Amino acid sequence: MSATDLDTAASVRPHDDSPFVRACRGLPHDHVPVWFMRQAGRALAEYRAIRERHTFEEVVHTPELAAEVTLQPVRRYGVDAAILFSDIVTPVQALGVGVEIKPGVGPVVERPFRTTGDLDRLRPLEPDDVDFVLDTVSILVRELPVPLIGFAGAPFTVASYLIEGGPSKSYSRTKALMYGEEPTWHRLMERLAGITLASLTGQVERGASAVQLFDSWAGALHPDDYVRYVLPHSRHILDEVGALGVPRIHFGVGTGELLGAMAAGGAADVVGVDWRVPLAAARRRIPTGVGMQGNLEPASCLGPWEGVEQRVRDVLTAADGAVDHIFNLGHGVLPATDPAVLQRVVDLVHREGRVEDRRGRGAEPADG
Ligand code: 1CP
Repeated sequence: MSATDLDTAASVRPHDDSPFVRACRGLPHDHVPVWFMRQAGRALAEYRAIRERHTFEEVVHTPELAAEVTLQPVRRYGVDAAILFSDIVTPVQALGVGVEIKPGVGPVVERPFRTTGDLDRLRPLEPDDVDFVLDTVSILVRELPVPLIGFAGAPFTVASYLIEGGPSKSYSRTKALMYGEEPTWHRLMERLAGITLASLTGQVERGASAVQLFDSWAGALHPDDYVRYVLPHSRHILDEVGALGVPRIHFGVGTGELLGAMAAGGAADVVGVDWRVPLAAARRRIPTGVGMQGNLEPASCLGPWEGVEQRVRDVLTAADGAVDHIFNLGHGVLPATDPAVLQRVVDLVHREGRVEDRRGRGAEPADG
């Protein structure tokens, strides 16, 4: 993107001057931005109070409730970004694919995809199909003091739920289709990519400041298979969203060997790094000019504060003041996490994180 394009984008979008958006773009800002995947819901008493009265689906389908749940962690922790309260299966659900979000389990598909004919259950997504999501975005863009991150599931991860029928450990049915019926596989990926792109475009048009593409389970793949069967479809989505002028974060779990590919060719502005990969090693795998998000071990927040504190400092040290580092967990907040610990993490990152503007450094003689 040219400087002129950036200036244009900056003049029209709220929160473009925020530390979070500037970090995504590798521009200097005054403190290390921090937010948490799965910061809304689960660990928060104020979320559980809403869930006692409403099902997960009711919350997602009622813009006032979904907006309230999105705002809760922003109010409580003072994080630098909010993530839309929705789910990666919401768009396919809106197309009539029966998916139930089972408490303590996750998305369970009524009739899993098993034949080529199942592709016809995925027609293109129209904005009206997800008007409740877009209305939630509009409320949030009006009310939030920080940027809103729109999101969607990447085709591979959404396909894994559709094909397996629910959460999986081996992804064997998904991989059987991928290896066994490659043309059908690519047709499925193309349809899901179209749905994902329509969902993200709608969120950006309503004012989301950035997007995150969740390919949570892509780490189950060999890098060569990732590049052949999955990446072209995710790339297509990220390229198209990039043209809308908002930063794109590309995230997956267990993706140590995929980090380079996930950012190749300018497909992403920031790559999410899980806790298994030291940030310094991730830095060597992710192309220069692409930022990093992460990567505190989520389970460490279940231990004593002294350990959490040390690990937060370790992440900040590994990030080494880079302008394009966004502090986050390596994956989502675990439900048993004490919100007071997350509060202390935010405060510590804000107090001790430093951002160095190294632009032009190479041209200057080193000190001493
Ligand atoms: O902060 C937030 O929680 C934001 C809203 C959000 C997001 C971004 C939810 C609410 N889900 C997601 C994305 C999502 N959903 C992902 C990608 C992110 C990730 O890897 O964590 C995935 C894989 C899902 C699928 C899903 N939905 C699961 C995981 C199941 C598995 O395979 O391990 C679960 C448990 C759900 C249900 C769900 N989604 C969201 C919440 C708060 C819940 C729990 C529902 C409840 O309150 O009972």
